[in-house]
Amino acid sequence: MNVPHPHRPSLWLNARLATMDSVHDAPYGALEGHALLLRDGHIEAVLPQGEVDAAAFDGEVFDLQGRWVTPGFIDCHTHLVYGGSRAAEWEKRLTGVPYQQIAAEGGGIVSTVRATRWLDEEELALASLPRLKALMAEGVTTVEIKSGYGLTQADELKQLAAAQRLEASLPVEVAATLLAAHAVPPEYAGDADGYIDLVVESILPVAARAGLAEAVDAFCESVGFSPAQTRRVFEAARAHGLKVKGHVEQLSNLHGAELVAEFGGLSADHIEYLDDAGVEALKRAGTVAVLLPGAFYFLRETQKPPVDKLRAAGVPMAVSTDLNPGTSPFASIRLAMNQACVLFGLTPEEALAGVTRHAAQALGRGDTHGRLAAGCVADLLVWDIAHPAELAYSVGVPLLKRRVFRGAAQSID
Ligand code: DI6
Ligand code: FE
Repeated sequence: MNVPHPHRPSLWLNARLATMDSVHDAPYGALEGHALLLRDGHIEAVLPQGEVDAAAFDGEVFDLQGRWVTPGFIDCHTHLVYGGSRAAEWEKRLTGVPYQQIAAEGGGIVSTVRATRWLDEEELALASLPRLKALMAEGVTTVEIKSGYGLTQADELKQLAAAQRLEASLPVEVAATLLAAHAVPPEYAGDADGYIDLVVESILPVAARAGLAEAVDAFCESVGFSPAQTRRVFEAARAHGLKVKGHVEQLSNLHGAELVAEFGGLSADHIEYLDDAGVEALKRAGTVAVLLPGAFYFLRETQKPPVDKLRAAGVPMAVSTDLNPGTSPFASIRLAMNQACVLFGLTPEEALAGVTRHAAQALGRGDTHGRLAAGCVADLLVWDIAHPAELAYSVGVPLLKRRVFRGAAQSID
Protein backbone atom coordinates (compact mmCIF):
# COMPACT_ATOMS: atom_id res chain seq x y z
CA MET A 1 0.00 0.00 0.00
CA ASN A 2 1.37 3.33 -1.07
CA VAL A 3 0.15 5.75 1.61
CA PRO A 4 2.93 8.25 2.33
CA HIS A 5 1.15 10.61 4.75
CA PRO A 6 -2.20 9.12 5.58
CA HIS A 7 -3.04 11.64 8.27
CA ARG A 8 -1.47 14.78 6.84
CA PRO A 9 -3.93 17.31 5.45
CA SER A 10 -3.47 18.26 1.81
CA LEU A 11 -4.38 21.09 -0.50
CA TRP A 12 -4.99 20.50 -4.21
CA LEU A 13 -4.67 23.73 -6.16
CA ASN A 14 -5.66 24.84 -9.67
CA ALA A 15 -8.16 22.09 -10.33
CA ARG A 16 -11.13 21.78 -12.66
CA LEU A 17 -13.61 19.85 -10.59
CA ALA A 18 -16.23 17.56 -12.11
CA THR A 19 -17.99 17.55 -8.75
CA MET A 20 -20.93 15.43 -10.05
CA ASP A 21 -22.93 17.32 -7.44
CA SER A 22 -26.33 18.43 -8.77
CA VAL A 23 -26.28 21.55 -6.55
CA HIS A 24 -24.00 23.06 -9.21
CA ASP A 25 -25.84 23.94 -12.40
CA ALA A 26 -23.08 23.29 -14.94
CA PRO A 27 -22.64 20.00 -16.84
CA TYR A 28 -20.74 17.47 -14.67
CA GLY A 29 -21.35 19.88 -11.75
CA ALA A 30 -18.14 21.51 -12.98
CA LEU A 31 -16.27 24.12 -10.98
CA GLU A 32 -13.26 25.53 -12.81
CA GLY A 33 -10.41 27.26 -10.98
CA HIS A 34 -11.07 25.59 -7.65
CA ALA A 35 -9.09 23.93 -4.90
CA LEU A 36 -9.78 21.02 -2.56
CA LEU A 37 -8.79 20.83 1.08
CA LEU A 38 -8.52 17.25 2.38
CA ARG A 39 -8.21 16.33 6.05
CA ASP A 40 -8.62 13.11 8.01
CA GLY A 41 -9.74 11.18 4.94
CA HIS A 42 -12.51 13.64 4.09
CA ILE A 43 -13.04 16.64 1.86
CA GLU A 44 -13.01 19.52 4.31
CA ALA A 45 -13.65 22.29 1.80
CA VAL A 46 -14.15 23.04 -1.89
CA LEU A 47 -12.75 26.54 -2.41
CA PRO A 48 -12.46 29.04 -5.26
CA GLN A 49 -8.78 29.30 -6.09
CA GLY A 50 -8.73 33.01 -5.15
CA GLU A 51 -9.70 32.23 -1.55
CA VAL A 52 -6.78 29.87 -0.90
CA ASP A 53 -3.66 30.94 0.98
CA ALA A 54 -1.31 28.06 0.15
CA ALA A 55 1.70 29.71 1.85
CA ALA A 56 -0.05 29.62 5.21
CA PHE A 57 -1.11 25.96 4.84
CA ASP A 58 0.52 23.38 7.09
CA GLY A 59 0.31 20.24 5.00
CA GLU A 60 1.07 18.84 1.58
CA VAL A 61 0.35 21.06 -1.43
CA PHE A 62 -0.26 19.75 -4.94
CA ASP A 63 -0.55 22.05 -7.96
CA LEU A 64 -2.84 20.33 -10.47
CA GLN A 65 -2.12 22.88 -13.23
CA GLY A 66 -5.70 22.94 -14.43
CA ARG A 67 -6.22 19.17 -14.52
CA TRP A 68 -9.68 17.66 -14.21
CA VAL A 69 -10.61 15.93 -10.94
CA THR A 70 -13.56 13.56 -10.50
CA PRO A 71 -14.85 11.62 -7.51
CA GLY A 72 -13.35 8.13 -7.15
CA PHE A 73 -15.22 5.59 -9.27
CA ILE A 74 -17.69 3.26 -7.59
CA ASP A 75 -18.33 -0.15 -9.17
CA CYS A 76 -21.66 -0.97 -7.52
CA HIS A 77 -22.31 -4.50 -8.89
CA THR A 78 -19.57 -7.14 -9.20
CA HIS A 79 -19.09 -10.85 -8.65
CA LEU A 80 -15.29 -10.55 -8.75
CA VAL A 81 -14.49 -13.10 -6.05
CA TYR A 82 -14.59 -16.53 -7.69
CA GLY A 83 -12.39 -19.44 -8.69
CA GLY A 84 -11.61 -20.86 -12.12
CA SER A 85 -12.31 -19.58 -15.61
CA ARG A 86 -15.07 -20.08 -18.16
CA ALA A 87 -13.01 -19.18 -21.23
CA ALA A 88 -13.02 -22.74 -22.63
CA GLU A 89 -16.80 -22.90 -22.20
CA TRP A 90 -17.15 -19.60 -24.03
CA GLU A 91 -14.93 -20.89 -26.83
CA LYS A 92 -17.29 -23.87 -27.19
CA ARG A 93 -20.35 -21.65 -27.15
CA LEU A 94 -18.88 -19.60 -30.01
CA THR A 95 -18.61 -22.73 -32.16
CA GLY A 96 -22.31 -23.36 -31.69
CA VAL A 97 -22.41 -25.88 -28.83
CA PRO A 98 -25.75 -25.20 -27.10
CA TYR A 99 -25.73 -23.90 -23.54
CA GLN A 100 -27.82 -26.89 -22.35
CA GLN A 101 -25.11 -29.28 -23.56
CA ILE A 102 -22.43 -27.22 -21.86
CA ALA A 103 -24.45 -27.28 -18.64
CA ALA A 104 -25.00 -31.05 -18.97
CA GLU A 105 -21.22 -31.49 -19.30
CA GLY A 106 -20.73 -29.65 -16.00
CA GLY A 107 -20.23 -26.16 -17.44
CA GLY A 108 -22.10 -22.93 -16.74
CA ILE A 109 -22.50 -21.37 -13.34
CA VAL A 110 -22.05 -24.77 -11.64
CA SER A 111 -18.49 -25.00 -12.93
CA THR A 112 -17.66 -21.69 -11.21
CA VAL A 113 -19.34 -22.97 -8.04
CA ARG A 114 -17.15 -26.08 -8.16
CA ALA A 115 -13.95 -24.07 -8.71
CA THR A 116 -14.89 -21.61 -5.96
CA ARG A 117 -15.64 -24.34 -3.42
CA TRP A 118 -12.28 -25.94 -4.21
CA LEU A 119 -10.26 -22.90 -2.98
CA ASP A 120 -9.78 -21.84 0.63
CA GLU A 121 -10.39 -18.24 1.68
CA GLU A 122 -6.82 -17.12 1.11
CA GLU A 123 -6.53 -18.80 -2.30
CA LEU A 124 -9.86 -17.29 -3.32
CA ALA A 125 -8.70 -13.78 -2.36
CA LEU A 126 -5.45 -14.35 -4.26
CA ALA A 127 -7.27 -15.58 -7.38
CA SER A 128 -9.51 -12.49 -7.29
CA LEU A 129 -6.75 -9.96 -6.62
CA PRO A 130 -5.81 -9.19 -10.28
CA ARG A 131 -9.43 -8.42 -11.10
CA LEU A 132 -9.76 -5.99 -8.21
CA LYS A 133 -6.39 -4.40 -9.00
CA ALA A 134 -7.46 -3.86 -12.61
CA LEU A 135 -10.56 -1.98 -11.45
CA MET A 136 -8.49 0.08 -9.01
CA ALA A 137 -5.93 0.96 -11.70
CA GLU A 138 -8.76 2.57 -13.68
CA GLY A 139 -9.84 4.63 -10.67
CA VAL A 140 -12.26 2.48 -8.68
CA THR A 141 -12.13 3.43 -4.99
CA THR A 142 -15.29 1.65 -3.80
CA VAL A 143 -16.42 -1.73 -5.09
CA GLU A 144 -19.39 -3.92 -4.31
CA ILE A 145 -18.61 -7.66 -4.23
CA LYS A 146 -21.27 -10.36 -4.15
CA SER A 147 -21.11 -13.93 -2.99
CA GLY A 148 -23.17 -16.46 -4.96
CA TYR A 149 -20.61 -18.99 -6.17
CA GLY A 150 -20.41 -20.91 -2.90
CA LEU A 151 -24.06 -21.90 -2.37
CA THR A 152 -23.38 -23.67 0.92
CA GLN A 153 -23.20 -21.83 4.22
CA ALA A 154 -19.46 -22.36 4.60
CA ASP A 155 -18.67 -21.46 0.99
CA GLU A 156 -20.85 -18.34 0.91
CA LEU A 157 -19.22 -17.11 4.13
CA LYS A 158 -15.81 -17.96 2.68
CA GLN A 159 -16.50 -15.81 -0.38
CA LEU A 160 -17.60 -12.88 1.79
CA ALA A 161 -14.56 -13.31 4.04
CA ALA A 162 -12.29 -13.32 0.97
CA ALA A 163 -13.85 -9.99 -0.08
CA GLN A 164 -13.16 -8.62 3.40
CA ARG A 165 -9.59 -9.88 3.21
CA LEU A 166 -9.08 -8.03 -0.10
CA GLU A 167 -10.38 -4.82 1.46
CA ALA A 168 -7.95 -5.18 4.36
CA SER A 169 -4.96 -5.53 2.03
CA LEU A 170 -5.61 -2.71 -0.47
CA PRO A 171 -6.57 0.99 -0.48
CA VAL A 172 -10.16 0.35 -1.54
CA GLU A 173 -13.55 0.18 0.17
CA VAL A 174 -15.58 -3.01 -0.28
CA ALA A 175 -19.35 -3.27 0.10
CA ALA A 176 -20.16 -6.96 0.52
CA THR A 177 -23.50 -8.40 -0.61
CA LEU A 178 -24.87 -11.86 0.14
CA LEU A 179 -26.15 -13.43 -3.10
CA ALA A 180 -26.77 -16.94 -1.81
CA ALA A 181 -29.96 -16.91 -3.92
CA HIS A 182 -27.97 -16.81 -7.17
CA ALA A 183 -28.59 -20.36 -8.41
CA VAL A 184 -29.91 -23.65 -7.09
CA PRO A 185 -26.86 -25.69 -6.03
CA PRO A 186 -26.49 -29.25 -7.44
CA GLU A 187 -27.31 -30.79 -4.02
CA TYR A 188 -30.75 -29.13 -4.17
CA ALA A 189 -31.52 -29.86 -7.84
CA GLY A 190 -35.31 -29.87 -8.23
CA ASP A 191 -35.79 -28.43 -4.73
CA ALA A 192 -35.31 -24.67 -5.02
CA ASP A 193 -37.69 -24.11 -2.11
CA GLY A 194 -35.58 -26.37 0.08
CA TYR A 195 -32.50 -24.34 -0.80
CA ILE A 196 -34.32 -21.07 -0.02
CA ASP A 197 -35.18 -22.58 3.41
CA LEU A 198 -31.43 -23.00 3.98
CA VAL A 199 -30.75 -19.42 2.81
CA VAL A 200 -33.35 -17.73 5.01
CA GLU A 201 -32.99 -19.96 8.07
CA SER A 202 -29.27 -20.40 8.14
CA ILE A 203 -26.94 -18.72 5.60
CA LEU A 204 -28.46 -15.24 5.76
CA PRO A 205 -28.80 -15.00 9.57
CA VAL A 206 -25.24 -16.27 10.09
CA ALA A 207 -23.77 -13.87 7.51
CA ALA A 208 -25.70 -10.98 9.09
CA ARG A 209 -24.59 -11.84 12.63
CA ALA A 210 -20.97 -12.18 11.50
CA GLY A 211 -21.13 -8.72 9.90
CA LEU A 212 -19.96 -10.20 6.60
CA ALA A 213 -22.60 -8.56 4.39
CA GLU A 214 -24.41 -5.25 4.41
CA ALA A 215 -26.94 -6.13 1.72
CA VAL A 216 -28.75 -9.12 0.24
CA ASP A 217 -29.33 -9.79 -3.46
CA ALA A 218 -31.34 -12.45 -5.32
CA PHE A 219 -31.55 -13.56 -8.96
CA CYS A 220 -35.26 -13.27 -9.70
CA GLU A 221 -35.62 -15.01 -13.06
CA SER A 222 -37.06 -18.14 -14.66
CA VAL A 223 -33.56 -19.66 -14.56
CA GLY A 224 -33.04 -18.30 -11.01
CA PHE A 225 -35.66 -17.88 -8.30
CA SER A 226 -39.37 -17.05 -8.48
CA PRO A 227 -40.84 -13.81 -7.11
CA ALA A 228 -42.29 -15.81 -4.19
CA GLN A 229 -38.86 -17.26 -3.35
CA THR A 230 -37.23 -13.85 -3.80
CA ARG A 231 -39.80 -12.33 -1.44
CA ARG A 232 -38.81 -14.83 1.26
CA VAL A 233 -35.16 -13.81 0.88
CA PHE A 234 -36.03 -10.10 1.11
CA GLU A 235 -38.19 -10.69 4.18
CA ALA A 236 -35.30 -12.43 5.90
CA ALA A 237 -32.97 -9.57 4.89
CA ARG A 238 -35.33 -7.06 6.42
CA ALA A 239 -35.67 -9.13 9.59
CA HIS A 240 -31.87 -9.13 9.97
CA GLY A 241 -31.40 -5.43 9.19
CA LEU A 242 -29.76 -5.93 5.80
CA LYS A 243 -30.45 -3.80 2.74
CA VAL A 244 -32.03 -5.27 -0.38
CA LYS A 245 -30.98 -5.34 -4.07
CA GLY A 246 -32.13 -7.51 -6.94
CA HIS A 247 -31.01 -9.05 -10.24
CA VAL A 248 -34.35 -8.40 -11.92
CA GLU A 249 -35.92 -8.20 -15.37
CA GLN A 250 -32.69 -9.37 -17.06
CA LEU A 251 -34.13 -12.03 -19.39
CA SER A 252 -37.88 -11.62 -18.82
CA ASN A 253 -40.31 -9.53 -16.78
CA LEU A 254 -41.31 -11.17 -13.48
CA HIS A 255 -42.00 -7.80 -11.78
CA GLY A 256 -38.93 -8.24 -9.63
CA ALA A 257 -38.21 -4.50 -9.70
CA GLU A 258 -41.58 -3.85 -8.07
CA LEU A 259 -40.67 -6.38 -5.42
CA VAL A 260 -37.34 -4.63 -4.77
CA ALA A 261 -39.17 -1.30 -4.56
CA GLU A 262 -41.74 -2.74 -2.15
CA PHE A 263 -38.88 -3.52 0.23
CA GLY A 264 -37.41 -0.03 -0.18
CA GLY A 265 -34.44 -1.64 -1.96
CA LEU A 266 -31.24 0.18 -2.83
CA SER A 267 -31.17 -0.92 -6.46
CA ALA A 268 -32.81 -2.93 -9.22
CA ASP A 269 -30.08 -4.29 -11.48
CA HIS A 270 -30.04 -5.33 -15.20
CA ILE A 271 -33.71 -4.32 -15.88
CA GLU A 272 -33.65 -4.83 -19.66
CA TYR A 273 -37.29 -6.01 -19.48
CA LEU A 274 -38.49 -3.35 -17.01
CA ASP A 275 -41.98 -2.05 -17.91
CA ASP A 276 -43.76 1.21 -17.12
CA ALA A 277 -45.11 -0.06 -13.79
CA GLY A 278 -41.55 -1.03 -12.85
CA VAL A 279 -40.21 2.43 -13.71
CA GLU A 280 -42.98 3.99 -11.63
CA ALA A 281 -42.23 1.67 -8.69
CA LEU A 282 -38.51 2.54 -8.72
CA LYS A 283 -39.34 6.22 -8.86
CA ARG A 284 -41.74 6.02 -5.91
CA ALA A 285 -39.31 4.01 -3.77
CA GLY A 286 -36.20 6.06 -4.63
CA THR A 287 -34.54 2.85 -5.86
CA VAL A 288 -31.56 3.19 -8.22
CA ALA A 289 -31.66 1.54 -11.67
CA VAL A 290 -28.32 -0.22 -12.22
CA LEU A 291 -27.42 -0.70 -15.89
CA LEU A 292 -25.05 -3.55 -16.75
CA PRO A 293 -24.19 -3.24 -20.44
CA GLY A 294 -21.31 -5.74 -20.22
CA ALA A 295 -23.68 -8.70 -19.79
CA PHE A 296 -26.02 -7.33 -22.49
CA TYR A 297 -23.04 -7.15 -24.87
CA PHE A 298 -21.45 -10.50 -23.97
CA LEU A 299 -24.76 -12.38 -24.26
CA ARG A 300 -25.61 -10.57 -27.51
CA GLU A 301 -28.93 -9.49 -26.04
CA THR A 302 -31.20 -7.20 -28.03
CA GLN A 303 -33.76 -5.99 -25.48
CA LYS A 304 -32.44 -2.70 -24.07
CA PRO A 305 -33.36 -1.22 -20.68
CA PRO A 306 -35.93 1.62 -20.90
CA VAL A 307 -33.36 4.40 -20.50
CA ASP A 308 -35.57 7.16 -21.94
CA LYS A 309 -38.38 6.32 -19.53
CA LEU A 310 -36.03 6.10 -16.54
CA ARG A 311 -34.52 9.46 -17.51
CA ALA A 312 -37.96 11.06 -17.96
CA ALA A 313 -39.07 9.72 -14.57
CA GLY A 314 -35.91 11.00 -12.88
CA VAL A 315 -34.87 7.54 -11.66
CA PRO A 316 -31.11 7.65 -10.93
CA MET A 317 -29.19 5.36 -13.29
CA ALA A 318 -25.96 3.73 -12.13
CA VAL A 319 -23.53 1.91 -14.44
CA SER A 320 -21.43 -1.07 -13.38
CA THR A 321 -19.22 -3.82 -14.77
CA ASP A 322 -21.18 -6.84 -13.39
CA LEU A 323 -17.70 -8.42 -13.46
CA ASN A 324 -18.37 -12.18 -13.44
CA PRO A 325 -16.99 -15.24 -15.29
CA GLY A 326 -20.18 -16.21 -17.11
CA THR A 327 -21.80 -13.13 -18.60
CA SER A 328 -19.47 -10.13 -18.15
CA PRO A 329 -15.78 -11.05 -17.80
CA PHE A 330 -14.64 -7.42 -18.00
CA ALA A 331 -12.57 -5.77 -15.27
CA SER A 332 -12.98 -2.30 -16.78
CA ILE A 333 -15.37 0.31 -15.49
CA ARG A 334 -14.49 2.64 -18.35
CA LEU A 335 -15.53 -0.09 -20.79
CA ALA A 336 -18.89 -0.26 -18.95
CA MET A 337 -19.21 3.54 -19.26
CA ASN A 338 -18.50 3.37 -22.98
CA GLN A 339 -20.92 0.46 -23.47
CA ALA A 340 -23.63 2.34 -21.53
CA CYS A 341 -23.28 5.24 -24.00
CA VAL A 342 -22.96 3.21 -27.21
CA LEU A 343 -25.37 0.36 -26.45
CA PHE A 344 -27.92 2.03 -24.15
CA GLY A 345 -27.79 5.69 -25.24
CA LEU A 346 -26.53 7.33 -22.06
CA THR A 347 -24.67 10.62 -22.37
CA PRO A 348 -21.05 10.64 -21.20
CA GLU A 349 -22.18 12.81 -18.29
CA GLU A 350 -24.84 10.25 -17.33
CA ALA A 351 -22.23 7.49 -17.59
CA LEU A 352 -19.93 9.40 -15.22
CA ALA A 353 -22.82 10.04 -12.81
CA GLY A 354 -23.52 6.31 -13.14
CA VAL A 355 -20.14 5.37 -11.68
CA THR A 356 -20.05 8.17 -9.08
CA ARG A 357 -23.11 9.84 -7.55
CA HIS A 358 -25.70 7.28 -8.59
CA ALA A 359 -23.46 4.28 -7.87
CA ALA A 360 -22.98 5.71 -4.36
CA GLN A 361 -26.76 5.82 -3.94
CA ALA A 362 -27.00 2.22 -5.15
CA LEU A 363 -24.76 1.27 -2.22
CA GLY A 364 -26.56 3.42 0.35
CA ARG A 365 -23.61 5.84 0.40
CA GLY A 366 -25.19 8.80 -1.37
CA ASP A 367 -24.47 11.21 1.49
CA THR A 368 -20.76 10.46 1.72
CA HIS A 369 -19.50 9.09 -1.60
CA GLY A 370 -19.60 9.82 -5.31
CA ARG A 371 -19.36 13.63 -5.21
CA LEU A 372 -16.69 16.26 -4.67
CA ALA A 373 -18.32 18.13 -1.80
CA ALA A 374 -17.39 19.16 1.73
CA GLY A 375 -18.06 16.27 4.11
CA CYS A 376 -17.64 13.53 1.51
CA VAL A 377 -14.83 10.97 1.69
CA ALA A 378 -11.58 12.15 0.09
CA ASP A 379 -11.67 9.57 -2.73
CA LEU A 380 -10.79 11.35 -5.95
CA LEU A 381 -9.11 10.96 -9.30
CA VAL A 382 -6.81 13.36 -11.16
CA TRP A 383 -6.97 12.98 -14.94
CA ASP A 384 -4.87 13.88 -17.97
CA ILE A 385 -7.87 14.86 -20.10
CA ALA A 386 -9.12 17.96 -21.85
CA HIS A 387 -12.81 17.18 -21.24
CA PRO A 388 -14.67 14.77 -18.91
CA ALA A 389 -16.40 13.10 -21.90
CA GLU A 390 -13.03 11.43 -22.61
CA LEU A 391 -13.58 9.13 -19.65
CA ALA A 392 -16.41 7.31 -21.43
CA TYR A 393 -15.06 7.90 -24.93
CA SER A 394 -11.89 5.83 -24.97
CA VAL A 395 -11.14 2.46 -23.41
CA GLY A 396 -7.68 1.22 -22.52
CA VAL A 397 -5.98 4.61 -22.81
CA PRO A 398 -4.33 5.28 -19.43
CA LEU A 399 -5.70 8.74 -18.61
CA LEU A 400 -5.46 8.50 -14.82
CA LYS A 401 -2.70 10.64 -13.30
CA ARG A 402 -3.35 10.10 -9.60
CA ARG A 403 -5.71 8.04 -7.52
CA VAL A 404 -6.48 9.42 -4.07
CA PHE A 405 -8.08 7.13 -1.48
CA ARG A 406 -9.15 8.67 1.84
CA GLY A 407 -6.85 11.60 1.24
CA ALA A 408 -3.78 9.47 0.51
CA ALA A 409 -2.41 9.89 -3.02
CA GLN A 410 -1.04 7.11 -5.15
CA SER A 411 0.91 8.06 -8.24
CA ILE A 412 0.02 5.98 -11.25
CA ASP A 413 3.32 6.30 -13.13
N1 DI6 B 1 -27.02 -12.74 -13.90
C1 DI6 B 1 -25.93 -12.83 -14.63
O1 DI6 B 1 -25.78 -12.33 -15.72
C2 DI6 B 1 -24.90 -13.53 -13.86
N2 DI6 B 1 -25.58 -13.80 -12.64
C3 DI6 B 1 -26.80 -13.32 -12.72
O2 DI6 B 1 -27.59 -13.39 -11.80
C4 DI6 B 1 -24.38 -14.81 -14.47
C5 DI6 B 1 -23.35 -15.43 -13.59
C6 DI6 B 1 -22.63 -16.61 -14.22
O3 DI6 B 1 -23.00 -17.09 -15.30
O4 DI6 B 1 -21.64 -17.06 -13.62
FE1 FE C 1 -24.71 -9.67 -11.61
